[in-house]
Amino acid sequence: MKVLITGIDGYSGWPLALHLLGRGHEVAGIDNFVTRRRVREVGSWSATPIPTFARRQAVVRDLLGKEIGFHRGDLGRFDFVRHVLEVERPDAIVHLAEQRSAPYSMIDVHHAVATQVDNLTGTLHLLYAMRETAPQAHLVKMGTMGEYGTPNVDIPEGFFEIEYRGRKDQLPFPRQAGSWYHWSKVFDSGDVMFASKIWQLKATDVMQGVIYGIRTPEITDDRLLTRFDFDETWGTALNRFIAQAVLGLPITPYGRGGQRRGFIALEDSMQSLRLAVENPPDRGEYRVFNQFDAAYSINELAELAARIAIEIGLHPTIEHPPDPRIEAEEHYYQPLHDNLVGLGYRRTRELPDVTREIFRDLLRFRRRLEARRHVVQPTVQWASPDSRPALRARLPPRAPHPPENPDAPAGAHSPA
Ligand code: USQ
Repeated sequence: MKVLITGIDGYSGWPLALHLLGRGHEVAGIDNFVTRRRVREVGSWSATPIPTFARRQAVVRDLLGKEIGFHRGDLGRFDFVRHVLEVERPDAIVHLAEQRSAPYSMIDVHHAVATQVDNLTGTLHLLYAMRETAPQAHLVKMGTMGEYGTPNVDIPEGFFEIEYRGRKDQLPFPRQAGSWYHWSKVFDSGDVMFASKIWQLKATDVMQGVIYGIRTPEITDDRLLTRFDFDETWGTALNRFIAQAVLGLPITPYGRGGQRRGFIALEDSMQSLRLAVENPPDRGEYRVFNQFDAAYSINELAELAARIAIEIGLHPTIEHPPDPRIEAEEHYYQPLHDNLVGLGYRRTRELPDVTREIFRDLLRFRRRLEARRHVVQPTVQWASPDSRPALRARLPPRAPHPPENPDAPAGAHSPA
């Protein structure tokens, strides 16, 4: 199959490209490198050194003898999106090119607006371009488990049966997102569902849980590593806890730490995206996959990271800062996740093994972590309309300040 990955330079996009190439698919990608710029904007960088995209293509050519087609550009420009689809004629489009950080979207009004404008515009442009140039293609859209929030009932995969005042229907399950970022995914889901209905597009909405990990089997050489974020805005929970333990900073389960989420290893997330690509729905069908392996509380993850840190001779501490987010700190959480299993999905990675693997890698890149230790602990507050002063205060004097408007370039593109 020919697969177009939007956001191919990102944490998931790059290992997905390698995984699909390894399975004999043809891969092309789009990226505008905005994640590299936005991570720099908050004073951070990837713990793993990431080559430029041109270098990544060259390494794939050298090591695997394969080509990755690449289009540098912005999904905010409709002509560009339509042009890429005309040139590439993909069988499937995996859409990962969205602002993916909840804390980044909560910094202030500009970051909230940039998140929602970028995410909704890019998705709508893709949908219109598909309708014009690739109506047979299958859109695999990265959604998030966070769209559902944490209701006090089980969470189905997208839809549920309801009986109300004596009548029954099959309806989208209610959405209760917890950040401007998560709400952008809710709006996206509605747009994809509607477009598939009016234009008979094939669409899979992947409600992904929190991803952890640094490696996939295809990453056989340091030059193939994906990015790994650990700062407060771009790092996800377990990845951050391990970085904190390596740095000797307190591990930070927020508040009571009883927040439960669905988690999935990077490698298994790649497996499930490939299964979605290889098993498209019918035209006009919009289907939803909840994509995670198991639910853990944040306290469980913090304790696991601390236990393994002790095993390898580190001296971790766990502190519970007040939760900077507005979220339930103890709650029921029982999402279903059968659809991918029905397509043959099997969990291959266990949490403790992957945690050990991340520790091994981060110890190798400890100096890169040390150089950015000042951006790890939380400052962005959900209740505050403007967290920029707090973000700025901790940056070293000569580091660039977060701009007033994040659409303003944070500097020329350079390696992450
Ligand atoms: N958390 C802590 N301490 C930390 C960092 C996070 O307690 O130092 C807590 C958060 O308060 C939250 C939970 O861990 O309750 C998850 O936070 P996260 O930063 O790991 O993940 P989140 O903001 O939800 O977003 C991440 C990805 C996003 C994806 C989402 C899946 O950044 O792209 O959509 O995971 S989900 O969480 O299922 O919505």
